[in-house]
Amino acid sequence: MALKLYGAALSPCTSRVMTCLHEKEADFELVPVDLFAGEHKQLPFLAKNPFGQIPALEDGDLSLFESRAIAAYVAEKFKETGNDLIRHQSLKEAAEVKVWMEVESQQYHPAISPIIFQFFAAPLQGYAPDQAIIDENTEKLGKVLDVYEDKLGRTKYLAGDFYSLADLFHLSFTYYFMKTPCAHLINERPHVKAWWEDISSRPAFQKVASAMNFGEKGN
Ligand code: GS8
Repeated sequence: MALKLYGAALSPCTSRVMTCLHEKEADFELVPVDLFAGEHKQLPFLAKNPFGQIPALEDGDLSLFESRAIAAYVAEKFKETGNDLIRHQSLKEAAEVKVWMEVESQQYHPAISPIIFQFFAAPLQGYAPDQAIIDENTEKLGKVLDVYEDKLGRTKYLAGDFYSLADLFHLSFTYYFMKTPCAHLINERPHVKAWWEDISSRPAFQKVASAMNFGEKGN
């Protein structure tokens, strides 16, 4: 039975899971949740995620939310298929993957997401982007990216010389970030830029990127 992913193709958290599903060539159905109609704040969606946020996944009688946890489940379930995103045959490599997944969620995401919010969501809510929030977070993100620049000068990908779930976790938010005037933070760091060009050109991500048009064409 196909997995059911409840979400929206333009949402970066939904795209994170879809990218992983495509990497694994897993059979899944995207069940649209209409955020603009507030469907995620009502039953039946609230039974799938009591926090009222997309995405949520159903696999038979298993129901999950939180995009990183869902993607980790998919990577584990299909670990023998396609690219091994969790390095399950090496304890050390698997531990490095976990370290860089934590870095994405604890260091990278808190800095990049307010910038994206200011450029894409604030205007939809009738506010101009707040330059003080952008400045504070570009400074934070710059410091995080200095660490990435150093690491990516030593290994091809974040956890080592292999593409992993840690790299994948960065894709969808960075994709929106690269459409903002702050994209130079990536472009001016040669190792980070090469890494970004490499991971964002993977066919699994290209399949989802074309639908990530939040803030464009009336979305
Ligand atoms: C965050 C989900 C989230 O912010 C995860 O799944 O990784 N930590 C969670 N979802 C957003 C869409 S961003 O793709 C969402 O549902 N926003 C609407 C809202 O919060 O009301």
